[in-house]
Amino acid sequence: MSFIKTIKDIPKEEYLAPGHRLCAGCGAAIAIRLALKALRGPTVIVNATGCIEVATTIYPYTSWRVPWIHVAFENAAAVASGVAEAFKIMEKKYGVKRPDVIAIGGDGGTFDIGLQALSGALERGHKMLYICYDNEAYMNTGIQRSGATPRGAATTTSPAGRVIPGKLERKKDLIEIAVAHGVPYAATASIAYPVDYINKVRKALETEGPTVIHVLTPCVPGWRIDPSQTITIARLAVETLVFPVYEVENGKYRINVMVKKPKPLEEYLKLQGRFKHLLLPENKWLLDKLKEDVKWKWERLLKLSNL
Ligand SMILES: Cc1ncc(C[n+]2csc(CCOP(=O)(O)OP(=O)(O)O)c2C)c(N)n1
Repeated sequence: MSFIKTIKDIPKEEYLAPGHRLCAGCGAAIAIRLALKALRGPTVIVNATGCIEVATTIYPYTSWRVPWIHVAFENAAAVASGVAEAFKIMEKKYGVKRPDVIAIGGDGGTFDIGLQALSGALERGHKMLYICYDNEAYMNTGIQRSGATPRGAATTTSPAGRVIPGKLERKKDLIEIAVAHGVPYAATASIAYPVDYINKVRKALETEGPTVIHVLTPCVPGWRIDPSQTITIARLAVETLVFPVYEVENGKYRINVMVKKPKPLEEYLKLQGRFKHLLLPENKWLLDKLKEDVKWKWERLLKLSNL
């Protein structure tokens, strides 16, 4: 394949085998399965600790049909850099075909604990793709807040109750952090827009230098959603402007899913138990802050895209 036009063109090959122990309706499982459909040849996956790692490789089984390395929680990007550089030398010395190198980490492993390794890799300029699947908390250890958890979300370390109405702080902006390193390609993606997402993975693999893709992945237990609603909620995140789908190619911003008439944010929030309290009148101030975050980001993106 090269780039695809419609859902019918999505390659049938599955590189993430069924039988893994990820939850029914797991957004991250869908994100990784789709990403692997963009592979173009030999590939090495470097996977930080997190749900994807623990649930796809329960000894003595594995779901990975491509070479896969499990690394620590904090160093996926550093290991991926090493793999990429080692193959570069092997190509020069022995003519070995260089594989694509993809690092995969959750939001905890990317926004927080692996950020230093990621920053180093982006700055050094290795040819590798980093995919962050973002379920907006440290899910595999029991739903603790991360730097990617949005304002107002209840987690076990930002519980909504009498003391606080969920997390008070703003979500970090991973793509802006990547862009600040001057990478040639960085993009957000949604599992509700698989053609756009798969094409972005492919484009990133074909780019010389470090690339970053940030994909939002609803989590059934963590977001307290119905497993049948994963894609609906992922789509609502885009339609309510919570998660704009855009790319930055050599500094040039492009919104890939234009939203002319955004849906009210409440439509996204009301399907998720983690935001239930935000719809109560006494928490309106925090809901308003979240709305301000969303509006600020979207208006900034419109300006950066010259729209
Ligand atoms: C240095 C370090 N701290 C903590 C842990 C325990 N730990 C393993 S996975 C994980 C959470 C991972 O969260 P995230 O990266 O968001 O991925 P998810 O579980 O949501 O898929 C934690 C805290 C660890 N393995 N290493």
